[in-house]
Amino acid sequence: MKDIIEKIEIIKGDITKIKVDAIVNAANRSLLGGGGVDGAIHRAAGRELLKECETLHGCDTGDAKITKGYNLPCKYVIHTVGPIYKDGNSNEDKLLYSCYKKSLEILIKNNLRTIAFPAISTGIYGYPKEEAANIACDAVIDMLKNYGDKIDQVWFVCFGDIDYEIYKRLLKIKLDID
Ligand code: AR6
Repeated sequence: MKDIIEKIEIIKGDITKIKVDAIVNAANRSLLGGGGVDGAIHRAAGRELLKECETLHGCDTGDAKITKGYNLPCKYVIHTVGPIYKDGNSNEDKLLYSCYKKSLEILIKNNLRTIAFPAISTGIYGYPKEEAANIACDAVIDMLKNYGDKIDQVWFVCFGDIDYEIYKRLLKIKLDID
């Protein structure tokens, strides 16, 4: 578990400011921009990002696609589409898990080693924060267990105090940190 503990960072802040190999965008199926973190990423990256996104022809829920980072400090953006939360019985958990897993698979496939995630689906898409953080932590821990040699650092970027406290508490329990 020590290796995994050292590879996960939880921070409070704006994901558009983070200098990693790839930041993850909580996009929609069109991949053509929107509000929330998606809007912030497109604003900071500039028009060139939208131009590249237009060539991707959208993305399925639970899947992910990569573009360059343009004016962002990160090198790449991995766009994933989280589920819209309905009732908790509509496959939301599997689709959200898949967003994290697919994003990390794309990172590895492109020989990139550091990644920053926002709390996918927990804003406009309405996923309860605690349940979503639980899935995010499980997916990242599972991937670090299986592909730890290919991933150097995973950042959970929390936009507020509530998310930050939830991630800290959950990871403490899951990774058995004192
Ligand atoms: N840095 C880090 N986290 C952020 C930032 C930021 N700059 N801005 C917001 N968040 P949301 P979703 C947090 O709504 O729920 C868009 O219109 C926010 O507080 O951005 O997956 C897309 O185009 C929340 O914790 O994404 C889709 O239509 C988290 O990011 C739809 O919203 C996700 O909130 C996707 O909804």
